Amino acid sequence: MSGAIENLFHEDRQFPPSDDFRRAANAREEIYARAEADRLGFWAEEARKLVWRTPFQTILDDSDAPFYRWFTDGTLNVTESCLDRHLETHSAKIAFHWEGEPGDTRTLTYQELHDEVCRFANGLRSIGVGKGDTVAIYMGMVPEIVVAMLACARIGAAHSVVFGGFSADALRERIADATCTTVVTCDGAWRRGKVVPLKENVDAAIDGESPVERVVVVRRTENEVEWSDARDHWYHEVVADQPATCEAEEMGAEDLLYILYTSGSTGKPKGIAHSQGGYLTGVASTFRNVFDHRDEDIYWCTADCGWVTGHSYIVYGPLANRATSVIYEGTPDHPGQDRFWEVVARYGVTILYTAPTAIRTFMKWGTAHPARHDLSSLRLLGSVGEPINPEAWMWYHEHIGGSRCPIVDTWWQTETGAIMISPLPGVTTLKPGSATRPYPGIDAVIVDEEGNEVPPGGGGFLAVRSPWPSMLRTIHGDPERYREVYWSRFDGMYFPGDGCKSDEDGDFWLLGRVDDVMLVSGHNISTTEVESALVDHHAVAEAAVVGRTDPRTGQAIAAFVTLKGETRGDDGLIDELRGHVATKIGPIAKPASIVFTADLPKTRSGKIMRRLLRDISEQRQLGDVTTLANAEIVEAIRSGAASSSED
Ligand code: 6R9
Repeated sequence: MSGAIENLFHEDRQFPPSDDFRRAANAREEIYARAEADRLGFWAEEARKLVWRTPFQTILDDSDAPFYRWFTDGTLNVTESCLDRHLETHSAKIAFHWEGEPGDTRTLTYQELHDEVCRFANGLRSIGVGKGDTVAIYMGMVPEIVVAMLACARIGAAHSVVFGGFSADALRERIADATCTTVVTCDGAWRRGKVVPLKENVDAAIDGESPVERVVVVRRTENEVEWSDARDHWYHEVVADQPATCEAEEMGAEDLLYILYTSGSTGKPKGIAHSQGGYLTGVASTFRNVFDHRDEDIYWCTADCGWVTGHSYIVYGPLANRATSVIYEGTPDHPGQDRFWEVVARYGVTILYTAPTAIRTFMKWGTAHPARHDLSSLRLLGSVGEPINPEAWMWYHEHIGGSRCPIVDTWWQTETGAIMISPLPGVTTLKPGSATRPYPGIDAVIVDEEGNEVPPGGGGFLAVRSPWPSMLRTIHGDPERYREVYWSRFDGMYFPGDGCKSDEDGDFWLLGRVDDVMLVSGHNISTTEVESALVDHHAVAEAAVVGRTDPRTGQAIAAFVTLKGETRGDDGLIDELRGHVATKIGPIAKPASIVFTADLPKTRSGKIMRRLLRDISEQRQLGDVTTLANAEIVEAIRSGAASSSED
């Protein structure tokens, strides 16, 4: 892509913080000035809120850029900040309310969580796992997934969580790349009332040549599993006779805490490496300030621990702040399409953090589901994963937040470790669709293709000019790729790969991945803006657009649209939607074709896979589909697209 991204979509609605929020919030306006005046001092102050064994003297070591190192001479064990320090005064506080998909429940207090982590940490040591090992964790959303992550951290082993929905092949590749000698898994996981055979997948993934020497299995679904006495251990037997205390390994701030794989759009997945002290600093600070967390909150992040959102905002950030969280094991439509709202009402959730893909699905299912439940406990909502279209924001605000809850639209990545661009709910005036401002201490800017800062109102590339504590340290096993992917596009700046524009107030509006930008008659048009114009129409729940080759305009915009509720698409609606986009953002962005579809192809973390839609539009063979969640929809769209282009 060359040239700036057009700024087409204008959104004027604004929501200043309420007086209550302004008065009581953890973060006030002054935090920006404080961080601006002394960025390193700000981060050092945030880091000192953690428990250190040896306090650090060095804040940032930039002698080997872009291999930045933070708090290098400090030592700590992250589990002491997440567990031990809370016990003296808050041992009986609930860390997790857990609800299984079938409806069974468990609660874990901080004392119980600490004890279980210590037992499993001892158990892992007893079967030969220790400092420097890497443990693959391939589980459903049971409490033991959190216990396993923390038990690894306790003994200084790195974890590599692989999402439980991934195939045996995907698991095999990730185990090999990180040379994992141990796997922690479950017999199975519940998904829409059926058992996903996790242990069976592990057996297939380590069949033949494999570094794996031992497998620990949590009993959950009680399905039959194959067993190798030499290799396999039941979790309940491993923890059975272990003491509930465990000496924590003293770790250097820069030692590896975990690897988490993120699929690049092409090539093999990248093992993103995060370290101890800087990572915990970033997630603890942002959790406190962005979610305005206080002791009495009941917080629910609906992500899976297989994604970075689960690492940072189910496990490390909340626990470092002594939060009480809800974990729900299953899908939002089991047994009914109101399961989430039932959970919010049952536990009195006050802070809800979810993804635009979920919100747009709820829009499709209709307002009757949330309306049936008492959601009055909610006080703050969050969004992460994709740009949230302004209409989806408004729907979330009105139908879930009762028009009273601020929404924090949080932009960040697996690589950034923690939230980078987001409102602070007691400070920021919200604008539907804008992630607003960089977090204090984050030096994010919008630049043109030469790396020059774009003035307010312009569009370009998001970049980060200075290192930050929770940043990735490298790509596991491939430092050159780390440099190449993130640090070579702009001199001395981190390049996340997202398009972004700003408005007259300097607020940031994320425009999607730059790989997805469409070039129509010489104009770079972002997918996000056209999609938001489509979702702005009252009949539309979700939309994806891609550029397909066009002899006249270079690329033409092909749209794929999912309608709300029972609405049926016809030629009349196609004309209406094209007209709607033309009036909302201009004739240049009018889709050349629109296909109605029951669903869109998505990754397993819920992001729209535009690349597949491009393949369909160009009538090409489909590229890599291993990360696709809903394969059946591709054929359906393909036949729909074929029939519509004949019209
Ligand atoms: C946390 C997470 C990262 C990519 C990122 C961007 C997109 C995430 C967003 C957003 C617009 C937001 N993204 N949050 N785009 N607004 N609030 O999702 O990590 O899975 O690594 O994805 O997701 O494109 O570059 P990850």
